[in-house]
Amino acid sequence: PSAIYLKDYKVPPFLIDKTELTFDLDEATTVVTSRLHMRRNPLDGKSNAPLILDGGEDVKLIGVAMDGYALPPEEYQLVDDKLIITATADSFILTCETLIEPQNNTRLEGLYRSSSMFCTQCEAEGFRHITYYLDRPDVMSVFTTTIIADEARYPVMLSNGNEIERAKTDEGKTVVVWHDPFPKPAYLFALVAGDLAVKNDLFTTQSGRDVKLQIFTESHNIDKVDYAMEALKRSMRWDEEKYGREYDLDIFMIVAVDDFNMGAMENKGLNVFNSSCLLASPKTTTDDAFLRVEAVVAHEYFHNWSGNRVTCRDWFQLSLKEGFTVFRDQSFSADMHSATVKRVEDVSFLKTAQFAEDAGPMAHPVRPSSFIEISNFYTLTVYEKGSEIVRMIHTLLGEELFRKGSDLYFERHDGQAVTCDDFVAAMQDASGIDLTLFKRWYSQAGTPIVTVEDTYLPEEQRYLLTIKQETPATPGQPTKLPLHIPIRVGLLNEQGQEIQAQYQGEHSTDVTLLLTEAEQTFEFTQVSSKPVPSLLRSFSAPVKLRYNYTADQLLLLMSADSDGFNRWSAAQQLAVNELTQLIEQASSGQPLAIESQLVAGLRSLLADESLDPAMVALILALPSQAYLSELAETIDPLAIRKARQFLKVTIANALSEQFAQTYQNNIITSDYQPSAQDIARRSLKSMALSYWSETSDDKVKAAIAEQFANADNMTDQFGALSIAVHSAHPDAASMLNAFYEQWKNEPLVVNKWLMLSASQDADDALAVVEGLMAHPSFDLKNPNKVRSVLGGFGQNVAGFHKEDGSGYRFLADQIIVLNKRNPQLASRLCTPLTRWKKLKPELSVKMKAELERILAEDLSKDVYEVVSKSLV
Ligand code: HT7
Ligand code: ZN
Repeated sequence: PSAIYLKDYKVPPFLIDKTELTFDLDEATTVVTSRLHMRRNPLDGKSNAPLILDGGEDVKLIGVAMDGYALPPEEYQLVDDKLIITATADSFILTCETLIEPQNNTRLEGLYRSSSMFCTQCEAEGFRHITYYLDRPDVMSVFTTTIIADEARYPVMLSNGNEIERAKTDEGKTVVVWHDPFPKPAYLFALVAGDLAVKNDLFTTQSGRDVKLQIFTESHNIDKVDYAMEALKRSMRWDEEKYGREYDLDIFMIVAVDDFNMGAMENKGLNVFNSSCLLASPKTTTDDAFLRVEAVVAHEYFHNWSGNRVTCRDWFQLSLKEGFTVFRDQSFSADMHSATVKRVEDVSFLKTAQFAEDAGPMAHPVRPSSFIEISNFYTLTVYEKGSEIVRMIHTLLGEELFRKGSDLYFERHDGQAVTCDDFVAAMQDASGIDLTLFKRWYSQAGTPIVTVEDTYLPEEQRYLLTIKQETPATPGQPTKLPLHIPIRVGLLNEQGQEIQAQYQGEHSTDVTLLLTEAEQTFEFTQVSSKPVPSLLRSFSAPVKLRYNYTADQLLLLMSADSDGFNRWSAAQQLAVNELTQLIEQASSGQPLAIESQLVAGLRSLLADESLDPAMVALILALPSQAYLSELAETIDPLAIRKARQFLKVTIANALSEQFAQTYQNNIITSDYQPSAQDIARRSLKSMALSYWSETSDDKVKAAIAEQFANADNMTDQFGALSIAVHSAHPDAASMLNAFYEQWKNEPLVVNKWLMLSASQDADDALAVVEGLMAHPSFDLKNPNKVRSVLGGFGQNVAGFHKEDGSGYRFLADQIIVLNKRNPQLASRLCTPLTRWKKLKPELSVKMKAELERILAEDLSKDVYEVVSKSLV
C-alpha cells in the first residue's frame, strides 16, 4: 500500500451538482442506482482529464450510462476499484447501477446490517462501498434519495434532509423520497431502514422556527432516550447562545445502532449513534456514561456547523472540524457541569493517551502530511490536541475576539470545503492578532517540553522566569522549531496568597506569558517575597512542564492555588514523585518504603468540607498505570502496578477513618439524578470506598456487598462490583455471576461485565479471557463487545504482560482474525502493541515478535500502516 500526500492536493477535475440515489433494499442483494449531474470543474482548467470514480471491491457494477447512452465495456475501465471513463462531455448525467450485499458487510463501512436494520457509515471513505462516486470531501452535492423496501419489515426509512414523497410500487413495496437542500460531501450521506420505535420532541429556535426532533431505536430501547433528547435540546440552545448558530433543517433525527466502529456520526440531519453513546437510564447506565451521552450528542450536533455547513477540503484537514468540534463539546460540558472537573478530566486523558501517541511510532502533526489509510488518523492528536490548539487560540484572543473569529469563519466559508489555514486566517483577521508563528502547531508533531527556572532578587523585588522549549524528534520530523506557547502564570506567597505582581507595567494575579522563542526570560516586578509559581494554569498549552517543585511547594499549591486545575496538578505531581521512587524500588527488587507527604495533603483535603466533592475525588485518584507508563523511560508494568498498590495501601491505612466517614457522608438517599452535585458525591463516595477497601477494617467488606446488592443505580452497583473484583473481596466471583444473571438481557451492561471480567487479576487471566470470547454474550461482529473484552484484557497488567508473551500473542491472534473482517477495528486494537520499544527488554522482544508475525500476514491497509510504521 502506498501513501498519499497533502502536498499533492489538486482540485477535483469534476463536480457533482446533484446526486440522485435509489436504493432497492433487500436482505440478499441491494440494488443502488445513481444519477450524477456532473460537470467539469472550471478551477481545474483541463478540458480532457478522465473521469475517475472511487469504488470498492465489494461493489459490483451492473451498468453505466452517460446522458442515457449505456456505455459498452470498451468505453470504461475498472482498475483497482476505480471506474475510469476517458471521454466525457463538459457536463452530463452519469447513471450507474451497482449491486451490494449489506448483510455480508462486516467492515461496517458503507451500507451494512446491524441487528435487523440497514444503516450506513460513510466517513471517511465509506460511500465508495455503496456506489461509484467522487468520494472526497471537496465534492459537495445536493442529494435526493429514494428508498424502496418492504414496509412490513422496514416501516422506518430515513435519509438526510426532508421526506418529500411516499408511495407504493406495483409490487406493494414502499417508496420514500428524501431531499437534502444543503450541498454536502458523500461522507455525510446516511440511510437507515428498520422496524424502529421513535421518540418525538420539538425545539423552537431563537428565530422562532419549530424543528421536529426524533430519536429512533429498536423498540426495547426507546425507554432509554429521554436523557439524550434533553441533551440534544440543551446543545441546540447552547450553540445559539454561545456561537450564534441556529439549526437549519425542519427535522433533526438520531438513530441508535448496536454495531458501529466509533462513537457516532454527524450525517446531515440524520445522526447515527453507537447505542453505547445514546442510550441511558439510571438502572443500566453509570454517571460516566450519562456524561458521555451528553457530550457525544452535543459533539455530533455541533458538527452541523463545524463540519457540515463548513467542511474539510481534504482529509488532511480533519482537525478543522474535529479539533474545533471537540473544543466546542468540551466547553459545552464545562458550562453544563463543573468547568474545573471537566478540564482535569480532559487534560488527564490528553496527558495519558495523546502524549503517548505523540511519543510513539504513529506520531503525526494535527494536520498530517501523509497517510496510507485515513481511518488511522481519527486520532487523539487530531481530536484532542486539535482541540487544545483551538483552546490556545481562545486564550490568545480572549472570549470576545474568539467569537468574532468564529462568526467570521462561518460567514466567510458557509457552504465551502476549507483548510485549517482558513480557520486560523478568520481568527487572525477578526482579531488583528498575528497567528503566523502559531500555525506551526498544526504542522509540527510531538509534545514540547517546557522547562522553567526562576530567580528571585529580593533587593530589587524582581522575579525572573526563564522558560525554554524543546520538542523531541518524531518519525519523519528530526528537527523542530519553536512554537508559540501561551503559559498562564500566577504567583503565590508562602502563606498561599496570590501576589499582585507587576508584569509589563500592569498589576495582575494571573498573566499569560507568550513563549515564542527557544528560550526567553520574563520579568515580574514589585514582588515582595520569594513566590511559589503556579505555572501553566488550566493547562494553557499541551506541553510537558518541567519545574523543580519541592514537596512543600506542591503541598502549598495543592491546598491554596486559586486555579483549581493546578491544585489537582500539584497533587498529581506529588504523587508522581513518590510513585517514581517506589517504581525504582520495585524494579530493582528492593522492599518498598516511602515517607509519603501526599498523605498530609490528602488528610487536609478530606477535612475541607468547602471543596467540590468531585474535585476531591479527582485529587485522590492516583496517577493511572497508563499515565505512569507514559512518563516512564522504560516501562516495567508490574513494578508500576506494585508501586501504585503500595502507595494506595499506605494512604488507605493512614486515613482509614476519614475514608470510612467520607463514604458514609456521601451516601445519597434521594432518587438517582445525573446532576453535577450528585455525580460529584457518588464519585467521592466510590473513591473513598476504594481506599477503604484496602484497609483491614472488617466493616468495609459488608459495605461493598451492601452497596452492590441494594444500589438503585448502575453507578453504585457497578462501582461496588469493580471494587470487589479489584480488592479480592471474598464474594467477588459470586457478585460477578449475580451481575451477569441480573443484566444478561441488557447488552450494554453485559459489555461492562465483559470488560471487568477480562481485567480481573487472576493466575489464569488468559483462560478467563478466552472463556469470555466463547461466552454466549460475546459476538465478534460487534465492535463494542470486542473492545470490552480486549480493552479489559489490556488493563489486566499481569495477564497482558505475562512474561512468556502469551498475552501479546493472544491479542495478535485477534488482530489477525479481525484484519479481514473489520480492518478499522483491527487497526485500533494494535495500539498497545505499538508501545513495544518502551517496554523493559524481556517484554519488548516478545511484543515486537508479535508485530512481526502480524506483518507477515496479508494485511488490510489499515493494519499494515500501523504495524509497519511501528516496526521502523
Ligand atoms: N466524524 C465522525 C467520525 C466517524 C468515523 C470515522 C471513521 C470510521 C468510522 C467513523 N464513525 C464516525 C465522528 C465524530 O468525530 O463526530
Ligand atoms: Zn467529530
